[in-house]
Amino acid sequence: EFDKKNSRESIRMSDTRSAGTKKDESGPALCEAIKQWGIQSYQNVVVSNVSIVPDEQNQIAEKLVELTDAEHDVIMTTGGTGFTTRDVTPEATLEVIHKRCSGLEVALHSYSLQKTPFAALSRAIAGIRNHTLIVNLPGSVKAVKECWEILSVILPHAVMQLQ
Ligand code: MTE
Ligand code: CU1
Repeated sequence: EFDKKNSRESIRMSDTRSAGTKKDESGPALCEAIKQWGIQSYQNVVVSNVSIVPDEQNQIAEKLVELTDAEHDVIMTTGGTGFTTRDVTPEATLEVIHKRCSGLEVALHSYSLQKTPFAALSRAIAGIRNHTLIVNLPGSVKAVKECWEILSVILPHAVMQLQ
């Protein structure tokens, strides 16, 4: 029931890449997908910040707090959700959120599992800190695009409730 045409919803988004040695491709890909979607559906979508953060739990947590304090509606992280020792994005996220959004996690996981069984290897979580929704996404361009397919449906309604 979200009226796209008449929406005055302002959705600002940030993308935090916890970068290791790989070049960040999923961050820009996600931003591009959001911008296209924003142009087509809403007037006030602003992709406001792209940060690259190393896979260090405290640095990721600090960045999440900083972006929350800057009052972004949604922060999306890409990468660092897998099984390797360097994958600590979910732990950093758990450290800073006040409420966990397990329904959103289930939605992303079940949608992703329809695309690939390896979605089972993502430990991505979602949660709310103050008025900001934080969502972990896996690090590949493919995964980010797939997750955005379902996130773009859910986010407008979610952001409305965060205010
Ligand atoms: N989810 C979707 N939708 N599509 C994908 O291709 N790849 C998976 C999984 N989730 C994938 C996905 C793979 S192969 C891995 S290893 C995990 O995400 C963790 O990725 P990350 O360590 O880059 O966060
Ligand atoms: Cu993988």
